[in-house]
Amino acid sequence: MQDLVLSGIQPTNIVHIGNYIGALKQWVEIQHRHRCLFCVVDLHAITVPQDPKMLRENSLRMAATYLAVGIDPKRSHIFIQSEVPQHTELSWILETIAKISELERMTQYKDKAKKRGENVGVGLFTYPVLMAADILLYDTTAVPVGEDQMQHLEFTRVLARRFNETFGETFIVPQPLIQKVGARIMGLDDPHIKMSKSASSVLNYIALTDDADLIIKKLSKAVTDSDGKIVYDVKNKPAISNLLTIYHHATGKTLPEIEAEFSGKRYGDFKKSVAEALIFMLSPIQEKITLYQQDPGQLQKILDAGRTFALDAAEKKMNIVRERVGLGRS
Ligand code: ATP
Ligand code: LTN
Repeated sequence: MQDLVLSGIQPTNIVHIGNYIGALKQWVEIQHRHRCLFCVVDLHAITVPQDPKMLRENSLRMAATYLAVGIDPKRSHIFIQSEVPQHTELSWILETIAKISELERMTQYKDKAKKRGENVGVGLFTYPVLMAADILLYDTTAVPVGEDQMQHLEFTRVLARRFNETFGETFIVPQPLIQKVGARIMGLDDPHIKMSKSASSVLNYIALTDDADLIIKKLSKAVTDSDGKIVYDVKNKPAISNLLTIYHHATGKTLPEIEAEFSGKRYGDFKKSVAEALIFMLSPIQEKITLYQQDPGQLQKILDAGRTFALDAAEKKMNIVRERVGLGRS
């Protein structure tokens, strides 16, 4: 069995360095060793209200972002989830073996539902089943994501095993791929909550598209810990440890190297260096996002090729699934 890696990000309007460090950066490295499929999960995005015109724009911008960070369309396939209807078909079938109690335990659902009060759609509840369908449809062996997706992946593994036990060996049970350092980048304004697109303050995150002045401003306002030392200690110094993690990913330097570099220096100096490293890391990505957006023909071609590949693979798998479950005629 050949390895296949699959992952996806929702096309909401910003991508932050947490998404980059936790997910995208891993994808770029992995594609040199494995066959890869990367999707823009627009069906997941509509689990909360979206402006239709903006959603389409954001889907294209997300595909441009995948390419700009270094996903190579010669090695990897990029496609838009809703263009492959087998995802929703498999999701429905998996819903019939998923348990309500399992979905009720999902922390992402609980967090999002709490924020939305009475206005919680069924799609937000069944979201993890659609994610399982995305993964199982392609015989995915590994899924590179941030730590917050671990629970959804465990659930995907449970569904794969349950389906196999009920209907016969059909799905591969996929492995999560999570970064050792940087699987959960925390908010710059609060190191106890994860950096998030839906944060209430823009000071929570650095977007991949933030310009140099904004990055410097956000870093200067980032919260720090009280003892003035620049050392990695997640438990006692979560804010500085988070900045060390970000600096590690932006420069490639190890944590001990960074601690030595800033030994005896002030938080202000360190924050300035983190800002500079981020500007250096992000400016080529920003230039490439613009280039891809200015050449929509090229982007469309890449997405067409991705759709053709995904449709073919998905239909082959669904033929097996329909037969196992007894749907339609033989
Ligand atoms: P939201 O916070 O609105 O739910 P998000 O920022 O988590 O959105 P997603 O599209 O849900 O964005 O996630 C895309 C990918 O980025 C996933 O693999 C997720 O695990 C990863 N990711 C998201 N936030 C972080 C973070 N703070 N640190 C590391 N990885 C993250
Ligand atoms: N649920 C994920 C996005 C997502 C995904 C996937 C990730 C949807 N389908 C398949 C990996 C594989 C999230 O919120 N980040």
